[in-house]
Amino acid sequence: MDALVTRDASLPAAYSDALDTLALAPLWTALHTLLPNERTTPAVPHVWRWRDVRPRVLEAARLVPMEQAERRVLVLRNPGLGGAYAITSSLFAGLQVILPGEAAPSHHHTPAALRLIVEGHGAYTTVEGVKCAMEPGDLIITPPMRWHDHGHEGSEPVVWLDGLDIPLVRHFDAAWASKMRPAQPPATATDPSQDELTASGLVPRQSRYPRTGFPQVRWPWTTVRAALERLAATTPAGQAVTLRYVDPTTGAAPMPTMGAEAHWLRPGERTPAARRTSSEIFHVIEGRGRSRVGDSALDWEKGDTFVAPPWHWIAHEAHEAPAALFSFTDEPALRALGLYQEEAASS
Ligand code: GTQ
Ligand code: FE2
Repeated sequence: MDALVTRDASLPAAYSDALDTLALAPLWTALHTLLPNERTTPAVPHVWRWRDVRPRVLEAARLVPMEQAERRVLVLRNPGLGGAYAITSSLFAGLQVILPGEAAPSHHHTPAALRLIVEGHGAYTTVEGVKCAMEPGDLIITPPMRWHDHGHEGSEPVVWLDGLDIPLVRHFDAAWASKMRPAQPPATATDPSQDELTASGLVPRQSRYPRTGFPQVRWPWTTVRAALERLAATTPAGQAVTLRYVDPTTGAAPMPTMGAEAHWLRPGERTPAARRTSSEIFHVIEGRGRSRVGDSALDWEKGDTFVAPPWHWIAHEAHEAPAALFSFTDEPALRALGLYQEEAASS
């Protein structure tokens, strides 16, 4: 992104100096940088390959004790964002690893968080006392200001993808987290997705879980995958097979700032191209394929994570087997601010 020009070289230097002294600047030198004629982003399309990243994540687990890290996370930094802890200008993504027997302490914070389990069995996240099992492909949310900690009762490292709106919240100077406190044993053995919210279109008259305003905090991959497969079986070729994760009591996005979707690509299928003003981070749950993001062609396979910056044309293509992609976005935040727009390519 172009730097702002704050001095008008055609004016007397004394005038520009006087403006500086008064904490003033001309708008006319900067107007078209502040309000460009084309949408622009410094973020670039990029893939983090699981093959390359996995050994470094596991190495972090050997090198860094949980007591030191509190959250043992390698952050996915967009190469276009100058080293910021950001995958796009608004979103944060990281890969977190926890070892058997470890406990990541409890805290809460203003940013919203979601987790998509990448590998391993037996870990769980406790969200406001509710125990959420973490199995590969599961989505778990920890909405703003909900206490959460992570534990592990299994026998191998567990890795998941964290998605947070930290850059967005920081932009408002609204980032805050409580002090850590030791993880407590969860108050439940299950979460509502296992007993109360097991079928779409049905919600319990009365929930036995704490009333937090976020009735569903976990979406098991087994449920999502079965729904995708069924939808794919009846969706005409050429139409995208995508399910949105929603609050089943309202149909709204699961959190105020971030949305999530699951995409099914049939063998050889190419999705219609679209561009949106939201940022989107994709994670490959199954299969292999290639996505066009703007001018980039990104090849991917299971475990890879890739980013589509705002207003980039996005189209996916699966190889010979079906593929499943998870994605999260800042779409609800953009919609709330009146900034959301999308376009489909005319074919
Ligand atoms: O697991 O609570 O990647 O608070 C960044 C901030 C994970 C977490 C992150 C967090 C967490
Ligand atoms: Fe957190």
